[in-house]
Amino acid sequence: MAAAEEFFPGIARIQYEPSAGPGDVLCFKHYNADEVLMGRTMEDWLRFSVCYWHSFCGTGADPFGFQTLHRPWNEGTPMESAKKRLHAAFEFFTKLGVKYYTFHDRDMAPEGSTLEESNKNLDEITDLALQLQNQTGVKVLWVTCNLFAHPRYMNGAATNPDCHVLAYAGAQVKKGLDVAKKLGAENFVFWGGREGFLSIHNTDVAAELNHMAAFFKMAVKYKEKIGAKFQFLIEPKPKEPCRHQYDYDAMSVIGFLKHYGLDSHFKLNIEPNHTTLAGHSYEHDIVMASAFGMLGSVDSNTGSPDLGWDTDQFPMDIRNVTMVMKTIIEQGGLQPGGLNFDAKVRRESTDLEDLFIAHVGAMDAFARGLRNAVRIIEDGIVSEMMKKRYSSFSHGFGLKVVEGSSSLEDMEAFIKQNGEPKITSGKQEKYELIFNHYI
Ligand code: XUL
Ligand code: CO
Repeated sequence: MAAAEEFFPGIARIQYEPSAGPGDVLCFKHYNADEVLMGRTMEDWLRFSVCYWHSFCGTGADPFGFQTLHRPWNEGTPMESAKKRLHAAFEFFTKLGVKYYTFHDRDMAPEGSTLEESNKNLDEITDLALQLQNQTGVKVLWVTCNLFAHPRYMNGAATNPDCHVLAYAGAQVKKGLDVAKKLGAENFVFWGGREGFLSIHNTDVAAELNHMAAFFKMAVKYKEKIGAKFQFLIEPKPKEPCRHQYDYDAMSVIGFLKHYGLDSHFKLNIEPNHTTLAGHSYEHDIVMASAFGMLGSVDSNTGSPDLGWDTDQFPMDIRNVTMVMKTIIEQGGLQPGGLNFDAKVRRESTDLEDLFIAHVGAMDAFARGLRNAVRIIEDGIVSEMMKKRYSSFSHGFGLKVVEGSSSLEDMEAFIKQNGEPKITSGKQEKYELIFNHYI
């Protein structure tokens, strides 16, 4: 193949330079891919992924302002720029040293005027993607279908009141699953941005949820039919673009999946900026999903606590990422999921190098979070305190509760014998103080 155009001239492969100074921003000071911690390399614990839509399709436009990011790959016809974009993306992945990427069908290849034309575009561009994957060793963390941007989906895709639209979404997902299999994707994501409602007055909630479950069941069946092995993931978000989205947060999605008997086929892709939009703390849904054995992957980003929308900023807060990594280590890792940077540089960050700086900063933040979490876990002080806190459940009456062999009558007898429980401190400040020691 002819030498491709270089899109990031002057930027070489990002290296690990632990003694670099504060102003050196194009090197890792903490992320050392091959370093082994708790039996696994940093690369394997973190499984970083770059997202295609923000980093290569983003233009910086917002509802109040025009494009600010003028990228050299966004030139020519839609198919020409789709190819240039792919070359630019693979140059970026390899220079950054990230092994995974994620994309929507429609950010990889332009939508045509018919389903057949869209599929043909996708075939052509994914042929090139496969070639570049084989050349570089970069892999697909997950594929998803864009079932929210086209006007046909304005009233929903799987939950649209018109089954003609639902059929279009189904046809699009069928192709998306074929593409995911072709590229060896390790996961497949469903994010239902328009699966919800603006007004309860015109919405039959029960019917829409039934339709969404039927849609997922068809996807499960087709995945089995084509023999695909990727993990299905649902990404919760409470609102935006809908006023209310059915996949509100981790617990809503888990309840939905269990209600419809779909829980063995899906896990969750948790995006912390969505979690905070739902009114929870940053790590809340990661912890909740993990507690149910349903944490599959993380769309790693952050919002601004003072803003009410999805700002998709790069995760740079060491406290937050330490909490996330502690949960991930405690569940034994994220594989086949990963940490996908569903994050965009600000529309004011207009230099090409800002794309690198943003990713380097977030990767280094996560490397620090990983190191902190490993120290917390290996020191064992917090886990010892927790063990003690719940120790009454390890024997006697508490153990009977855990095993499900106690009754209300037993409880009454226990209280008659033992009387009032003693007041025990929750020690919150002690936990906080100890946590801060590791940050
Ligand atoms: C939207 C969002 C999406 C999904 C994929 O808020 O996070 O980009 O991650 O559709
Ligand atoms: Co996301």
